[in-house]
Amino acid sequence: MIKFIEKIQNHVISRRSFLGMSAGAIAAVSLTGCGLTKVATKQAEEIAKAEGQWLTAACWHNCGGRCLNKAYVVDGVVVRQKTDDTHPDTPDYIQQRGCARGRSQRHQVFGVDRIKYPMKRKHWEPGGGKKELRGKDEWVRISWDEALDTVAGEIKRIREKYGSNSILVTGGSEMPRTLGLYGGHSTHWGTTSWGTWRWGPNKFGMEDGYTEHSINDRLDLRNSELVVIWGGNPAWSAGGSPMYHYLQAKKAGAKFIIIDPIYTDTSETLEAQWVPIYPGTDHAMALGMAYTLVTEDNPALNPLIDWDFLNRCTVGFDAAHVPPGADPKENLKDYILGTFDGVPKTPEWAAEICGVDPEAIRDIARKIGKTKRVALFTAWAAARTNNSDSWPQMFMSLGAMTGHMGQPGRMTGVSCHFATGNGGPYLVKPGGNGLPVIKNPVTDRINDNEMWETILTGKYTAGYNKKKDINIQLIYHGYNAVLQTRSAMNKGIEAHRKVEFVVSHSHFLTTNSKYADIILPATTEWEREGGFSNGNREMLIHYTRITQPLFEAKHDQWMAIEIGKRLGLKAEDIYPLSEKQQIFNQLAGATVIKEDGSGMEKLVTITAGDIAAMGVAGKPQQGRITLQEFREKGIYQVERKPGDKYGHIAYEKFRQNPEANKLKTESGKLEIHSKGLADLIKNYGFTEIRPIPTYNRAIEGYEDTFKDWDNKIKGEYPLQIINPHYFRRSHSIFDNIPQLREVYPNPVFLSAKDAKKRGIKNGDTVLVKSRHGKVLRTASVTERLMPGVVGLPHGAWAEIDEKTGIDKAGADNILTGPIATGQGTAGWNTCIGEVEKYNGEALIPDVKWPQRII
Ligand SMILES: Nc1nc2c(c(=O)[nH]1)N[C@H]1C(S)=C(S)[C@@H](COP(=O)(O)OP(=O)(O)OC[C@H]3O[C@@H](n4cnc5c(=O)[nH]c(N)nc54)[C@H](O)[C@@H]3O)O[C@H]1N2
Ligand SMILES: Nc1nc2c(c(=O)[nH]1)N[C@H]1C(S)=C(S)[C@@H](COP(=O)(O)OP(=O)(O)OC[C@H]3O[C@@H](n4cnc5c(=O)[nH]c(N)nc54)[C@H](O)[C@@H]3O)O[C@H]1N2
Ligand code: SF4
Ligand SMILES: [Mo]
Repeated sequence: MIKFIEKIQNHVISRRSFLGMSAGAIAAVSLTGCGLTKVATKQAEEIAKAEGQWLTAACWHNCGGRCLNKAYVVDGVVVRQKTDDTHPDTPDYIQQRGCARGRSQRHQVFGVDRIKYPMKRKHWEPGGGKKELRGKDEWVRISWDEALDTVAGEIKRIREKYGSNSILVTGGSEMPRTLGLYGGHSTHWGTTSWGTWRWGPNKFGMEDGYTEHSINDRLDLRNSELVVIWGGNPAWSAGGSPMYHYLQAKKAGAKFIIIDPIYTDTSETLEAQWVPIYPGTDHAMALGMAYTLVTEDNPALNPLIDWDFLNRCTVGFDAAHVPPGADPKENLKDYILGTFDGVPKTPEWAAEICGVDPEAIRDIARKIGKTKRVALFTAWAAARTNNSDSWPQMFMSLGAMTGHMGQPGRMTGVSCHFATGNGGPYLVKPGGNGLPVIKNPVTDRINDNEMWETILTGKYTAGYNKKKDINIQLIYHGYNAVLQTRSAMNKGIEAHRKVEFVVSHSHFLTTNSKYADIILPATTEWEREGGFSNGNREMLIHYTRITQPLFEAKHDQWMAIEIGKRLGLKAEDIYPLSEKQQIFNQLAGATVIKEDGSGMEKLVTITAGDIAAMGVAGKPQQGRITLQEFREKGIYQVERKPGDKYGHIAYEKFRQNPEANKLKTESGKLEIHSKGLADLIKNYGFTEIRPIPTYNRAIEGYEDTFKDWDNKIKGEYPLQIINPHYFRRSHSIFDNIPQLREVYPNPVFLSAKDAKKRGIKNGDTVLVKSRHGKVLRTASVTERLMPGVVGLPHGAWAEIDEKTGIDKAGADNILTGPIATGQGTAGWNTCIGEVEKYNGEALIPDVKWPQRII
């Protein structure tokens, strides 16, 4: 590796003295105080002039995009970055362009705050050692040998004393392989991104059992005349090209309606009709619309309902169509009309709950019913709410009632993340890495919402009427950020201060690592052999190594092996294949759609020479492109054009012939009455629902902002707090990047009306509180937010003032509660709270905070 990096690595780096080692940053940022100024500036100038190479650089985050990023590398130093220019950009054959985060990747990889060496909490000793100091203790550098011996020693000691299930591994990582072979470990589970779209839809009938496939592809979206987006802000939360797909639909003439508490950049860009709604109340609005459809439909004079679709393809809409054996009263139509409960779900009934004007509810219902080709979309945010297990079923029922499914320009389903506006199976994908699965002998699985409480109370819900005892004493943080990204963070911190040992594999002093005893420095994807990234269905990215491992960082796989060896396991049992072999297997197994669309074929041509050069085992093969071409370009993208053979219409065959193309439900049809769904939810052991999609009031939802609902008197927590996914970060990742902090200041968004009522002005420091915690943020006062709703961006790294217990960073999960409902749903968008002007010291911008350098 280049001498320049060695020089810097060997130098004592002082705090705030140097913002990353990429030449661009070095040229731009003052190095005064570190003594390297002259060397660095001179080197930077030399490097900037030198010949280098564009390499494909990983952008490996779960950000809703998957883009092509390239790094210009001169002798091991990244000089600049760019994005996709592998072919000219057209609306059909689009470039996979990156965002500001991707282009700041080098500031992450070469960040001065990287964990450089294994670190130990100063007062740690076997058994815990001043556990209350976790999160505020000093850190000391230790050797890799000491670190690995300590971790292996604690795993062994704690397993012998408390049993294998006292070890909780969080997130996905390499350690489950080692621990799987060493008696096993407890795990946690949750619905994360998908909310109630996670497991329920498979029971009532999603095509392919996979929610991302339930909409048509992007070229077909141009056939839609009306696109209704029920919560979804791809302009912020679906990087890459999704917004561009929506824009093409707009250009082709589609009108947009967006139902969202925020007037988002998506609404603005698409010139949508904005329908503000209280979070978690979408179901009520949908029922009000369904009421309009049912009461105004007249097959001859005013057809609003697609009876043919309902009768042939669904069960449970009316008494005549409930599944065999079911109570005929248990049908959606009678629920809508209030036949048995005496409550017709009129637009007026809905309006009281959701805050949308009854006339607007009627108007949108009529538009959806009357327009020929409608795309009815939702993203996951509205389903990341408590007690919303019936919402996906209601949403799909609305699509079924209006027949917007299974035909060109007509679709109903989730349009989110990298599949936003572009459903369908992958047209190109990597092969498997060939690693054998290692089974975990321990069966204890704790729901995310209960995870921290379980550590504190020793009990978790293990099914209907079933609680189990458990004594977690070791938290093993692999590749994840759960202390930051799961609910009830204050309880999480308490839990971290209770157990005997906490270890974290990490790039930075993240929240997981801050509250740990031992931190093991992990390499980033830029420091590894390479890998693959695919998201949207049309392309596969193959990235390569950009730099050698920095400082003493190691691959997580290496750590898993080294710890395993100390536990008496064999390296080849944990990882029988080298990193290179795993990559080779993915290359050799990569497939692409055949030109006639009839199936998949090999993507990469691999020669005997390629195999020898990689030093792996394998057979030469013939594919679509050479390995060299794939590596050089870094991407294979299927060229799309209207009328090609790669399009996708969700539910097409099902609609044509539901008997021959059954969905994977008990009845084979889309189940508006689904006993399977109700049973599934009951069996989780948290809360119950009916087989038909009734509106269920949420714990800590809109209704709970009132102490007296009938007289509409607000309570102690009158505001609803939601967490838009924010530009600065991909979840918690990138939050520490100064350049991004400067551009995206991470305020809390308040409606002008709520701010005025509380005497809060734009830029004021405000205290945001819920039953579960308190955070500070700077107020961004806006007319673009529905009064009663607060937008606290998701993912800020908690920075807790130990004296006041207040988090200065505005970490969303300080405010969320440990509430488990339905399918163990991640209910983050149901949170109620209050905001007030803060009387203490005003916040200084995050970008001016000291970096977390240890
Ligand atoms: N309140 C609230 N909470 C939420 C949400 C919300 O809207 N509101 N959204 C939720 C959603 S949708 C999601 S998907 C989750 C995301 O939850 P997480 O997946 O926990 O979030 P990330 O911040 O992406 O965490 C990934 C971590 O892994 C680290 N990492 C990356 N690569 C490697 C590696 O190779 N080795 C090691 N050792 N570490 C690595 C990163 O540095 C980062 O710390 O958060 C959820 N949490
Ligand atoms: N920049 C960035 N992009 C990301 C991520 C990130 O962390 N940062 N995370 C990625 C991941 S893993 C995921 S899962 C996706 C999440 O993607 P989404 O679920 O689409 O993301 P959100 O930003 O939470 O919410 C989208 C919109 O829904 C609205 N909304 C919130 N609650 C409700 C509700 O109850 N009803 C209605 N109608 N609207 C509601 C919000 O106001 C927001 O405008 O984003 C991905 N994209
Ligand atoms: S959208 Fe995601 S993958 Fe694309 S450049 Fe941004 S951070 Fe990277
Ligand atoms: Mo997510």
